[in-house]
Amino acid sequence: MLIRRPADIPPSEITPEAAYLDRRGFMAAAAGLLAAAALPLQAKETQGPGANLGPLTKSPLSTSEASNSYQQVTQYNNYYEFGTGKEDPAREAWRLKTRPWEVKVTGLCAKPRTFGIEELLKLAPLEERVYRMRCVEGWSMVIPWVGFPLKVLLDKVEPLGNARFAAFFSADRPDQMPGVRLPILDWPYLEGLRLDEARHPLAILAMGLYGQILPNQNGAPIRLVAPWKYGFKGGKSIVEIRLVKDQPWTSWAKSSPGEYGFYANVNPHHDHPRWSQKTERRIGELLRRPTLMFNGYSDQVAGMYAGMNLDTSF
Ligand SMILES: Nc1nc2c(c(=O)[nH]1)N[C@H]1C(S)=C(S)[C@@H](COP(=O)(O)O)O[C@H]1N2
Ligand SMILES: [Mo]
Repeated sequence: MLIRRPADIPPSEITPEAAYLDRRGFMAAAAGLLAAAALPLQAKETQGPGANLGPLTKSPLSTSEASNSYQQVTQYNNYYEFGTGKEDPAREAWRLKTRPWEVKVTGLCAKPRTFGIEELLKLAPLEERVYRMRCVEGWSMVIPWVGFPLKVLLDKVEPLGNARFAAFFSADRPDQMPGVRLPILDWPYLEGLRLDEARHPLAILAMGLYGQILPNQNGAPIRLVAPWKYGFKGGKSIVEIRLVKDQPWTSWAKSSPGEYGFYANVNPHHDHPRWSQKTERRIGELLRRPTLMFNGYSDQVAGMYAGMNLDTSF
């Protein structure tokens, strides 16, 4: 066996501190899960990286359905900046440096400004939101997010009357994200909501899950979650939110407008051109289950689409 001096080892083979911290975070989270079996989330202690975000109240907007496991939520992901395989993000996303971090809020608002991540953590009381999540590809999960309503952030910058949409820009860092060196999508990953959707109480900025700091593969340090829409609307690792007049050309709609619409409301009556959207596979279950209109959030969100043809505005 060849024993090399440290100077001979290329930087790519040295375990970076980030990876070490991430593993520690994972172990802390695993320990947290054991504790969670016996204790409510609020009772868990702070544990360093992957730290506990408590005490948390559980939002009444939560579903009472059973959550997927921490393992499922953090090992089966879509995050194309780190590869197109479902296991790629868990393996590769440690490369993303999530501190320091800033989110710029720009465009059509009276008080555009930049928020540091520590400030965002304190902007509003963090709460647990257990949401059903439905991926456009036909799988679903239930995820106990930790976050705060996006509206809280928007109110701070005072959107102007002509602001009709919010565009969400994900980080685009070729040095840390192997996927953005490939022309898979038009980087940076760009998503958007109509402003009334962005202000809806169900739309949150998530900074954690399972009571802990968000793992990188789930979009650390801050990502969008809009549970009545297909999962791709929830941009990860957001660096800018821009208030604009016109509907943004979002990454998936741009790559394939016939397949991925801007609205992307979960809709079992509008099939994807290549597959049916009538049913879904909940990760961990064997039998497919019916997909619900607006992912089961009709009572709360259907009013926003009154009079719209959801088959053409898909
Ligand atoms: N920046 C960025 N955000 C993204 C994606 C991505 O590839 N890049 N994938 C989307 C898709 S298709 C889904 S289903 C969800 C998955 O989120 P999760 O891995 O936290 O469950 O993230 C969305 N947000
Ligand atoms: Mo997705």
